[in-house]
Amino acid sequence: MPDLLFSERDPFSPIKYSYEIQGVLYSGGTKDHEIAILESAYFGRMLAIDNVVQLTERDEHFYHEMLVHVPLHAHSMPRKVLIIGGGDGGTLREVLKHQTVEKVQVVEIAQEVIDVSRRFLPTVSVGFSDPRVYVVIQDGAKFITDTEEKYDVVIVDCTDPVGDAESLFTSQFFSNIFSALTCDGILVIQTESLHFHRELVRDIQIRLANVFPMVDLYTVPLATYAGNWWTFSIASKRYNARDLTRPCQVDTKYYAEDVHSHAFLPQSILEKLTVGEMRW
Ligand code: AG3
Repeated sequence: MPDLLFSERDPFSPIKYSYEIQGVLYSGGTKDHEIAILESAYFGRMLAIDNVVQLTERDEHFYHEMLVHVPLHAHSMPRKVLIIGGGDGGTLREVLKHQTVEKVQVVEIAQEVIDVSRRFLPTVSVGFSDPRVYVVIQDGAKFITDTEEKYDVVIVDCTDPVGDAESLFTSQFFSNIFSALTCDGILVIQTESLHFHRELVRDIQIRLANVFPMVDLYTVPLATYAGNWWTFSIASKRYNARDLTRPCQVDTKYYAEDVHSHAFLPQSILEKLTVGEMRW
């Protein structure tokens, strides 16, 4: 059978990725989102939402391990974790590797993402049957406004900041998260590529710094998100996220103690970014 071509529709990137795929295993969605599972000989199964690749079986661990293990090792005793988005379960799987974790609340806007992932991506969605996990289908911005619970770590694993994900990048949302965190809580949020979304990364760093005493930025090289130099913004009430508070005892493919410290942006680049003086 000849290969099919899947061309991504990334809202910000000046580069369009096309993937040779062998088939479309699922195509459906909600009134707001198109969801597809594609099959690639190289990347394995791929999840696309609104024609943007969210994960591939081959490289999802880079993203999920870094999104989760950096904040969870920066915190000395993460017991209660809130995941906003993350309906595929990859972030959840990594959080559950930490034995300190007693409760994980997942707030996903689209039940279909969870259902499709459980059906087609078993290695990613494996954590949903863990008794520590609670799932609610709701807009994350709404959830955080109403919740009275306090979390040690909040992880925002969302799509690009267009449509309903836009509300997850606002100052109001960040200050609501601040209120929902314990006195030594940490927030991490995926913040796009340092090449193609630099203004956005900068704005988020500034917005976070208006709310949290400590804000930092780390990155991971990703094969499948255009821009590749992918950022995570991390904001903390007490811990310096660059330091691990405990040795790494979780089983990972990419994350390790030296990866943790090397992932953070050198101070000189971070300063250039925040004062807007990057000359590239
Ligand atoms: N969430 C971030 C995907 C961003 C992709 N954006 C892009 N390629 N422009 C991934 C969810 C995985 N749990």
